[in-house]
Amino acid sequence: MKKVRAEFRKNRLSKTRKTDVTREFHQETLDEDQTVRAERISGKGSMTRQRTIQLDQDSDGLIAVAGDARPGLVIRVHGLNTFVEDDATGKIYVCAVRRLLKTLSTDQRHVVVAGDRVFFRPAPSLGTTSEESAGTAGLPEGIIERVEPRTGCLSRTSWRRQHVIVSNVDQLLIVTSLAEPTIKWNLIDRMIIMAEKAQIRPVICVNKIDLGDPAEIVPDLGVYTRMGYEVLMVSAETGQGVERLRQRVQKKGLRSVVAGQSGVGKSSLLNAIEEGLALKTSHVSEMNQKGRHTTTAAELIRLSSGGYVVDTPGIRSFDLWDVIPTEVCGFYRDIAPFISLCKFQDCTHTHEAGCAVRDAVADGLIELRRYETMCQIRDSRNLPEDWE
Ligand SMILES: Nc1nc2c(ncn2[C@@H]2O[C@H](COP(=O)(O)OP(=O)(O)OP(=O)(O)O)[C@@H](O)[C@H]2O)c(=O)[nH]1
Ligand SMILES: [Mg+2]
Ligand SMILES: [Zn+2]
Repeated sequence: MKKVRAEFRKNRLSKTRKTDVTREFHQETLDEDQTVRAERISGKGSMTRQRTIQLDQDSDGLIAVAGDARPGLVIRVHGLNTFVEDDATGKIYVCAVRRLLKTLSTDQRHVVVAGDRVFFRPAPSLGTTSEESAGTAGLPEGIIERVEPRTGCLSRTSWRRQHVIVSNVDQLLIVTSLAEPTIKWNLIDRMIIMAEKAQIRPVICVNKIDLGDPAEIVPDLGVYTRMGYEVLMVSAETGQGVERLRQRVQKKGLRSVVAGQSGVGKSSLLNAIEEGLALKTSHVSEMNQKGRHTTTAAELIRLSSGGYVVDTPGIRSFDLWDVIPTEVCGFYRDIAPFISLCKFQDCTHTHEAGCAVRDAVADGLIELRRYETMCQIRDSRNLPEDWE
């Protein structure tokens, strides 16, 4: 038995935040009903309201699970309902999260996310009556007892808390589009940083090449290929480049996630690389009977290759999580090699004499645009997430 001090769940406390919750809702349509609950509570109130709880912990420091708990994979989280695929039968269970797990999760926006490996216990009907449970009709129910440690976790900062977008992935497809919307380089560079940090392989995927002349951005993209990142130019509309994308994603056991701005064509591309997926998504949307034109929650999709891909809602901004400003340039593969050549160890690469980074920019060894996003990201990362 171990005693821990745990914060009360945030929703037990009175709301103190004045900021506009509906704005966040409109921005990213992620777990609407969780948003309110995930509000950050100002300092003192929450610090003083702790309670001591007792835990049974095993050697990993994890909460022990009851003998009849089954391993499963989180497919999708919708409000209080978590859809878990039972490893043994492939059946989908609608699960609630054990209260104790919620209590322990103090720094994260959600306790479970798509891609999580969990242990859950089938349970008699929880009697959920809320409107959101409408799509769960007929599915067996359960309770999540434990979340396995995560690897390959894509996170960002949302209201100063960690927002884990997806866990346990090997590859991040950074989807952008040549037009409608236009490429946002800063967003690509931010996502590469988080992928590098999480040791997820980033692949840059430029969609909608039918809407312009792709040759125009080849020089900019060349910067990434020279650093060893794979770049794919595709069109979900005409099918151009789709076969290469399919080969990159359809690999046995490979776990990918697609991320990018809303409307760049993430879901369209997934439909293009997996035959009959429209069928599968309609199958999955039985859980959520509202038809969706755009993705509203991260959703894990099984692929015929035996791997899976997680489709995610569009993101407008991507604030780095757990990266301190001085670390940023270290995640730039093109800039990092020059850092140790700077005259001063604490060089900020902005004004110092003998700055090897700036020299390299002047000599054309580092692309000016990359240098600029590095400075921007490093200097802006403490601003509110919707700073732009
Ligand atoms: N011209 C053209 N249009 C495309 C292409 N790919 C997708 N679209 C269109 O772009 C729109 C948005 O596509 P989605 O696949 O819904 O985009 P998304 O990235 O999944 O958007 P969210 O789910 O909101 O994040 C749809 O109208 C698609 O038909 C493409 O290659 N060329
Ligand atoms: Mg989508
Ligand atoms: Zn320097």
